[in-house]
Amino acid sequence: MMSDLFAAQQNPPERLDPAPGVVLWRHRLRDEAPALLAELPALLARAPLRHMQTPGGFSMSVAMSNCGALGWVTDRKGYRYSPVDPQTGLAWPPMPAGWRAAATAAAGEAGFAGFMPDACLINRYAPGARMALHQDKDEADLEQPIVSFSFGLPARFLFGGLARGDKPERILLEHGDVLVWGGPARLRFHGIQPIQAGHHPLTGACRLNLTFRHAAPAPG
Ligand SMILES: O=C(O)CCC(=O)C(=O)O
Ligand SMILES: [Mn+2]
Repeated sequence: MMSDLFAAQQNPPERLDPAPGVVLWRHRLRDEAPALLAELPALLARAPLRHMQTPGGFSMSVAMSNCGALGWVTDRKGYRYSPVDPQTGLAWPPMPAGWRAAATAAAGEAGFAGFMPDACLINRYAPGARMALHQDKDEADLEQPIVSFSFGLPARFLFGGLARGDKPERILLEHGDVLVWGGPARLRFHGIQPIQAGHHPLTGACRLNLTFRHAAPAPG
């Protein structure tokens, strides 16, 4: 046991606090990744990945699904959270307990105690897929942070300001990285540059992102 403890002290995940309300841990979930990702096939069998339509009628390059009580969806009618998967008419699959626990722990360490995500958006990026600059603002309670896990191929995360025109910084997100943003950073514009082709031993030729949110209105 001593040697395990020693190893943990020698090699904690690197924590960066790049801006107020933003915490990035490099490789925090590298060891847990195989167990976390082992949940995916069952979830995706029930709620398959799909390319959703934007309100403007474009097909998103990222393939998406959800788990949890609510799921983020977009179609010609707009962006919203839905308790059912519009493709199947069924409730989204429950959020795996291990996913929720990992998200709550990271949020707590980042200064957002008591984060209880009710929505997890599953984003699958094939090479070339990207996400345009946007704000996450479809959630009722913006006091709650966003917790994001990255797996597989690396990505360049664009982190802008509170105005669309603010020049974004670029943050490399790698396998096992955890990014939390909230408080003064909660409405910062962000996006993902096109994923470069490659192969990752755990995910193959793709990047996977899990984005945890508390989407429902705050109780009371
Ligand atoms: O893939 C990422 O790291 C970001 C995803 C994102 O911003 C979103 O799903 O709203
Ligand atoms: Mn987002």
